[in-house]
Amino acid sequence: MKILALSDIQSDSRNIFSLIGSVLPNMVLLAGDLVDKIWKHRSSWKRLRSLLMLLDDLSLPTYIVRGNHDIYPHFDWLMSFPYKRVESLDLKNKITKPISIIGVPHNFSDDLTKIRTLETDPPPLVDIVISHTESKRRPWLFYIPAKIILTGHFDQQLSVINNRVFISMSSFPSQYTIINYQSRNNFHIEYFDNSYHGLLIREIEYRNGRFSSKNLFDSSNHYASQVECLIKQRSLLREGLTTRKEAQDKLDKLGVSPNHYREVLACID
Ligand SMILES: [Mn+2]
Repeated sequence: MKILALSDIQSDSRNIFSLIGSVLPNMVLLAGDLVDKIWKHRSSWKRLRSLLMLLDDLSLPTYIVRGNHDIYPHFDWLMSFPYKRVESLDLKNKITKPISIIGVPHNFSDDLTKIRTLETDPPPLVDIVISHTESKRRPWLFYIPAKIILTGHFDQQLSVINNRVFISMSSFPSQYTIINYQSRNNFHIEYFDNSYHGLLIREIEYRNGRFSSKNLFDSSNHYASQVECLIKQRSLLREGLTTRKEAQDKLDKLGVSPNHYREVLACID
């Protein structure tokens, strides 16, 4: 199954259709911020509705997660059309066939009380998580048992973190991802990024429970070690096996911004 994942599409239908025409996916994932800063304009929402209706006419299953620009009355209006194949996902409204996907929308991850429940009361095992989550809240996503975690909103990452693939995209058409998914133990991911100098393609292959990768974002996998360290320090702190000062020192040494670790370390009951 070929899955095309996009985020922050900003109602750009022209590029989306040409990409769909060349990739020929079996499924489309839209990781939030379907409209841009001009979300107040009725025309953006109307354009977006035409886009979703066209995807629906193609019978292309399309799953959406709500971003911070996808505000309530407009987004609800957008989703109120009786689509056959287009759905907005969250933790409750998930799909299970042909693969399982849950959504972590921005209004969930933006609420610290809610996102903390991913650790205390994690959802059941799923294939893919689509999300629209700010950087400082992303460590919480790794408590979800899933092999692939994908978010929009900010940053370009294709990393392996705690034995999961983490994908983040800033905006379409600068980035997009193609997931060739056979099973939980066998998949191949290609990440396309043309935001720097020409088109870069980064790849992760997962075969029989083993990762191999090409052209990851930095060869030292700096981001992955930062997030892994943050999650580990949180757990050590909870178990009383380190102090906040020691944990902070370790994270400072790795160059993790205090903005990104403050909340994760602070919420220890
Ligand atoms: Mn956003």
